[in-house]
Amino acid sequence: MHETTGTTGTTGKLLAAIAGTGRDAVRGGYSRPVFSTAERELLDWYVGELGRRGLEAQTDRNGIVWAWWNPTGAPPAGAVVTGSHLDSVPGGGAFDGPLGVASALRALDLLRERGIQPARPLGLAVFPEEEGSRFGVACLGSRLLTGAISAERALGLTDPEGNTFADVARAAGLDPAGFGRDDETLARIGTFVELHVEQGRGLVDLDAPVAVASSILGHGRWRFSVHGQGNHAGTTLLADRRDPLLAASRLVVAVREVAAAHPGTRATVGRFQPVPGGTNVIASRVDLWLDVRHPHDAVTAAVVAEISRRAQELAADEGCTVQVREESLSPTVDFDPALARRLTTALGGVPNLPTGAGHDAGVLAERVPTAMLFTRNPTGVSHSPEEFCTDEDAELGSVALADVLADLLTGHSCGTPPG
Ligand code: HGY
Ligand code: MN
Ligand code: MN
Repeated sequence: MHETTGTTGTTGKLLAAIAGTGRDAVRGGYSRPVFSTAERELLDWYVGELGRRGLEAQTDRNGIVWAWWNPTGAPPAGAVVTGSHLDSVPGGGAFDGPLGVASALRALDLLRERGIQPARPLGLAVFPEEEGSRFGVACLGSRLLTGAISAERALGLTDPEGNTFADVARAAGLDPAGFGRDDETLARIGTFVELHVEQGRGLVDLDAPVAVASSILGHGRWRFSVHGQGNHAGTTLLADRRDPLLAASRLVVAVREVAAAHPGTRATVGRFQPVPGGTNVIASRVDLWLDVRHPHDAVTAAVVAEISRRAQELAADEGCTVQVREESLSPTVDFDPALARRLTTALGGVPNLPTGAGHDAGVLAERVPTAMLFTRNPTGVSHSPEEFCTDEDAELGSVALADVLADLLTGHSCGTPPG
């Protein structure tokens, strides 16, 4: 890995410029849902930084923002692309997404300072709705690009306020008729490399600043709607109740029991919404969302089937009914091993780590040779205000990204397209 050079900007300074955007005074951390004012402000910042570098931002028909650096006038196909996302989970950290975007800008600066003359274009990309926090489907932008989700299904997705993706995207200046698989854009990508803050303690425990990703845990999201009888808290005897909140609460406990019975499973209920949600009102319905992850997709399916079975039992015990709907499913992804080896070598032999977090790189890996870099997070915590990355490690991550991009941009062509 190269040493960092004393240039005008650093990765930390780039991030400092957006540190005040989208702060959430209630939850703490940041809430930057896709197409929100905060996320659009971040995009404006990004477009401004591209402009400062003489690059023009181009928003494609799926809302992905591209920029191309091609100083040698190389043919557009086979580009090396890097980037990440700017949207966040509710109350998220400052680095999940933006670190990859800032590192891409910084790596471009370093490539230029080093006088790199690329044999193929470098693309920078920002993908919308990676978290799926507003419309429920993770990596919505990259799924639209690859065809992993149909435009029809995507456009009909709704946010918690009932706005459709089509309406919100239209209000953001996109044409709903344009959404969908984009083979022409995909054909331009020879290799995709995403840098991301590590969302665990792997690098902390290894006392290393940067790693190459080996795999992404398969993961999915299911919505459970438990229906009962809404009623008055004071006039309804216990024997006369059909309380969905009771059934749903028992279901949350059952989720942990089922997960614990399937080693290696990570099952979470982080979103639990009684309707109507009044203090003196027995709920008529409870919506809860289940996130299940496991290295083996068959185990994920078995866990969800068992949890669904328990849900039916617990609902019936309380005179309620329950509906289960799959909202998002991503298989376990093993990154291109040859590409991972090449990046590891280019970086002088850094650790290779799996991740339990999903990424746009995991979606793109279905269609193009893809790799990821992780930058150390000393807290190991993510999807929380405690998520962190020191300025020094952020800069080391950008230097590592510049190192691997230089290798991919000047060396022989990259990776083997997935079969
Ligand atoms: O949920 C995830 O793993 C990612 O942060 N979207
Ligand atoms: Mn992320
Ligand atoms: Mn995330």
